[in-house]
Amino acid sequence: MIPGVSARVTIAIALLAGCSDTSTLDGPCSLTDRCDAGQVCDMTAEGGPVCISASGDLDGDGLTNEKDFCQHAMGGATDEDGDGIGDDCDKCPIAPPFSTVDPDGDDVESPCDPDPHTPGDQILLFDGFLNGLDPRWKPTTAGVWAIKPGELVADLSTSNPQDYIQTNVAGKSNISIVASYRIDSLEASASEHKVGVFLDDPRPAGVANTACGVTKADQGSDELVLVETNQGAMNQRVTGAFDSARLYRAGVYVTGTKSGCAVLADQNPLGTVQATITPDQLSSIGLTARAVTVRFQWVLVVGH
Ligand SMILES: [Ca+2]
Ligand SMILES: [Ca+2]
Ligand SMILES: [Ca+2]
Ligand SMILES: [Ca+2]
Repeated sequence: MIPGVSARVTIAIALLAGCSDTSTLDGPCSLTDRCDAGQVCDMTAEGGPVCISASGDLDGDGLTNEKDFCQHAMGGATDEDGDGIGDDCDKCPIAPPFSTVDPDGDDVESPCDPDPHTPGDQILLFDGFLNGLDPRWKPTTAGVWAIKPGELVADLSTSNPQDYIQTNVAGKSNISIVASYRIDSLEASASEHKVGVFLDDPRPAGVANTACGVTKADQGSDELVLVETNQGAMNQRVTGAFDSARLYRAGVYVTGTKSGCAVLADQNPLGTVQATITPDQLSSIGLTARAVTVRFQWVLVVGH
């Protein structure tokens, strides 16, 4: 079991930060207690959420207040989990803060913290694919990967070779990547289907790598949760790993000589496996797919 992955059993409830006419400027507000017309709720104000003018630019980052979900930090144009706190300043961008806890005080809240009792974790990357594809993402085959509203779609319906999209983060020896996705369809003529996430050490001297995900052979009925590293592989036979009605999360975590992989289906464990890995700093992260059309909702990378 990947530490923290099972704890990330959260439902992104679509709430909108909005404002009505019950408060005056600088009055307190919340997602449900709204501000006057022409104002927005500053959800990240130091003393608690307050109404501010919609038209200013409080932090001077070029995003007017009404379009800024991080009024006191650069960026803040997107808010994946709809809690009114922008992805760029959210201590856990995939979980609304109804019962936020950060026992180790490292500013990564526990649903996103692979180790909520050891300080030092950092959100290295979060992408909800809400604002187009960040140019730092490098697809192996550009035509395969496309942004649809709020999702990164990999269309491998007519292509058997596996394809990848990857980017670099600060190298860490304790690191996790988790992605949320839906399956649209499988390419029936393919010999193998696959969806997963991966971590890699791209340095010339780097050897460590690990990939985690689900596979299905077209000629048989076996579906597997599979972890592969530079040292070996482990799998667990599962059912329902390519169901278009389900919402999945795949996550891999590396610490020391262990790599753990977990896949959730509709927030419930589908399978977990572990394999040994060469201890190393991993800095290349990515998503992969083969002979499927898959829609990734978001990807989160945390490390220390
Ligand atoms: Ca701003
Ligand atoms: Ca901002
Ligand atoms: Ca948020
Ligand atoms: Ca922690």
